[in-house]
Amino acid sequence: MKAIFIRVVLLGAMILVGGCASSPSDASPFGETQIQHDERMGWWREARFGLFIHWGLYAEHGNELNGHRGGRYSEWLIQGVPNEEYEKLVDRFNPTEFDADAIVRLAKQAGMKYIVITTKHHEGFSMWNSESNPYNVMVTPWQRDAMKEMAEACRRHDMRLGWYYSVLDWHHLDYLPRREIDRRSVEDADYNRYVEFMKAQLTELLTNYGDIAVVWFDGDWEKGPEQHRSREIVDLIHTLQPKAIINNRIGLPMDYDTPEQRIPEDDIPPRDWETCMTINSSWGYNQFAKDWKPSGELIRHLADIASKGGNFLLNIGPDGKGCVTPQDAERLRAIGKWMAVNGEAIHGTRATVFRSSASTPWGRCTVKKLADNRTRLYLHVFDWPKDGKLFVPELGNLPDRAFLLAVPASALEATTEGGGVVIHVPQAQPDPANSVVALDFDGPLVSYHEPQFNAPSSEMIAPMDVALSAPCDQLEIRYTLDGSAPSVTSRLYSSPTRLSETITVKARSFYQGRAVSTVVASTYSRVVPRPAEEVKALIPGLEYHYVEKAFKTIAEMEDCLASDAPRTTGEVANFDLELRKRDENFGVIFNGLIRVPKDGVYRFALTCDDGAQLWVGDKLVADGDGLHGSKTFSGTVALSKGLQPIRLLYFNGSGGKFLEIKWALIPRRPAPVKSQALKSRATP
Ligand code: FHN
Repeated sequence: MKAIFIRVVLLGAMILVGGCASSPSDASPFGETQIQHDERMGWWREARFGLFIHWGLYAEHGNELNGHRGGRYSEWLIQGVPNEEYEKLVDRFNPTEFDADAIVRLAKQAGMKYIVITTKHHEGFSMWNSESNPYNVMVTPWQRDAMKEMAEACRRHDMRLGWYYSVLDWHHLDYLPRREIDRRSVEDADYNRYVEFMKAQLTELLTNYGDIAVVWFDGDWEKGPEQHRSREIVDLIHTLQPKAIINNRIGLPMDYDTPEQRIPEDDIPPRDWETCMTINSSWGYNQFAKDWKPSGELIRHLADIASKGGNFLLNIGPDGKGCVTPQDAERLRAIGKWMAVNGEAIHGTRATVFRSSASTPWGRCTVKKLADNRTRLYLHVFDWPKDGKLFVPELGNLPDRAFLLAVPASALEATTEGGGVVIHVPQAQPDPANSVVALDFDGPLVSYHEPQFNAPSSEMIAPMDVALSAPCDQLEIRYTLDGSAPSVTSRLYSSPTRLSETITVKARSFYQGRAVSTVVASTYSRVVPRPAEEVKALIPGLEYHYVEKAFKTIAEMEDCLASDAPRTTGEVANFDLELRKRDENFGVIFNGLIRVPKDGVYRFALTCDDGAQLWVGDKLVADGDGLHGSKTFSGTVALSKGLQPIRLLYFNGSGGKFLEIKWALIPRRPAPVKSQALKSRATP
C-alpha cells in the first residue's frame, strides 16, 4: 500500500474504534491522550533533522589498539581486547581540543534541531561525572564532564539535547552475557543489580543536566524487556523528565522507531520514526575510514526521509582530541549551505501527498500547511528534467504560484498536461544535489488517490458499518455492492454503509466527472461465531508442555514434541515464561480454554520474541512464527459466548525472550488476557 493510504487507515481506524483526541492514544507509551502525546512529540516532528555523536574512550585509538584492528564499527573496538588492556585507555584519554560550543554551532549551521550524544556506549565507560560509576571521564587526565559541557553549550545555543544510553555494557560485572574474550567470573553477577545501576545512572543524567529532550536507548538485543525491567526504567524517565521522548530500543515500542542505516522503501511507516546513519561506515572515530558518503547523497537522504514523514539523525565521530574530523565537518557545512536556501522544505514539513515515491520518479515531495488554509508542496528534484518540463502526476489543479526556493522572485509557469501538472523549469539545474520547486495552492489542493476502506473487521456476526475515505476532500467516491466497477453514475459515497451479508464493496475516486483512481475492492464476510465448548469439569489455568532445544520454527518444535523428546508438563495460571528452566533454546505449548464474555468478533494481539502462533479452535488467529525480535501479530476470530479452546505455541532461540497476549471484543482496544479467563479441562 502507498504513502497516503496508511495515513487514512489510521484516521479511519481511529474514527471507527471510537478513538478521539481526549481518549488514550495508541501511540503513547504513557497513557497520554492523543493531544498530550502530540504535544510531547511536537518539536521532534517539526525538527526533522538531528545530529548523532558517538564519542567515548574508543575515539582515542580510532579503531586500533596495540596492533589489534577493530571491525567496521570503531566503537566496538573493545570486542577483541581483554578488559584489563582496554581499561588502560582511561589513562590516555585527554581530548584537550573538545569544544562543545563549536560542535553545537556546527550542528546548528547544518540546520539540525537536536543533538543526541553517547553518554555510555557498549564499552561501559561513562562520559560524565557519574557517582554510580567510577569508570568515568573524571578519572582520565582530562577530568572534564563532557556531558555537562554539551548540556551547557546546547542551552547557550538553544539546541535540544538527547542522551544515548547503552543498555548493553561489556564492562560492568553484573552485565551478562560476557564477551568471549572476557574471562571474568560470572558467578556473582546479578542482573537486577545491573538494572539498579542503570536506574541510578539515568537518574543522574536526568536530574543534573537540565532539560533532556530525548533518551535514546541502544543495545537491548541480548535481553528482553522483563530482564531490563524496561517498564520500570521508562516510567522513571517519565517521572524525572515528563517531556522527554524515548526511542524504541529498550524492548518496548515507546515513542518512535529507529531504522538504522536504512530508509524505509516506500510506505510511510505508521509510527513516528527516525533513521540514524553514519557518514562513513563507523559510528565512532575510525582513522582508517575511506568510505565517506558525499554530501549530495546525504542531502537527498534528508529529503527522502522527510518525504516519508521521518527524522534524520546523522552521525559524526569526533576523534581522540575531541575534534570533529574534517570530513564530517565538510559534509555538515555543505548540508548547511543547502539548508540555508532550502531548510523550509524540511523543517516542519509533513510527508508527501503523492501515493508513493514512485509517483515522483525525479525526486521527492514534502508538504507544509501555510496560514489561511494555503498549502505549499516542495518538490525535491534530484534528476533535473532535460526538456525543462517537470511532470507532477496525480495533481488535479494548477498551483497559484510556482517558484524555485533558490530564486523565489521568478515565477515558473505551470500547465495542465497528461492527467497532471507540468512545471516549466529553467534548463540549468540550480543545485546538483536537490533543487526545490515550491508550489503554492491558495485554495484546496486536489491530489488523486484511491478510496480507503475503514471497517472494524473484515468479518461480522451482525450488521456492520463500513466507511470510505480519501485524503482529498475534492474527490468524489463512488461505489458498488454488486461486483461491478464503479462508474460516474454509481452510488456517491456520503456516509458509512451498513452491511449485513457477505459482500464485496468496490470503490473508485472521481474528480469533475472523471475517474482518477483505480478500482479498489474489499470483501466483508458474515460469519457464524464458533460455538462454545461444553465442558463440565474445569480447573483454573492452562496445561503446558515445555521442551529444550534450538528451534527456528514452530513446526520444528511441534515435531520435537511429537517425538519422545524429554519434556516437562504441568499447569500454569497464564501464558507465562517463568516456567522455563533456561533463557535460550526452549519451546513451550500452552493448551486450555478461554472464557468469552459475549458473542462477537474478537481481536487477538500476540507480541513475541522469538516465534509464536496463537490458535483459537482450528483457526490460526495470529502467526508470529520464525526467529525475530519483539513484534506484534494480530488477527480476528468470531466467537460465541462461553469457553473456547485456545492453544499458544512459543519458542525462543537466542537473545531476548518475550510473550504477551492481548484480546478484545472489536472495536475495543486489546488488553492483556487475565488469568481468570483461562481454564483447563479437568483430567478424568
Ligand atoms: O552497536 C551499536 C552501534 O555501535 C551504534 O551505536 C548504533 C547506532 O544506532 N547502534 C548499535 C547497533 O544497532
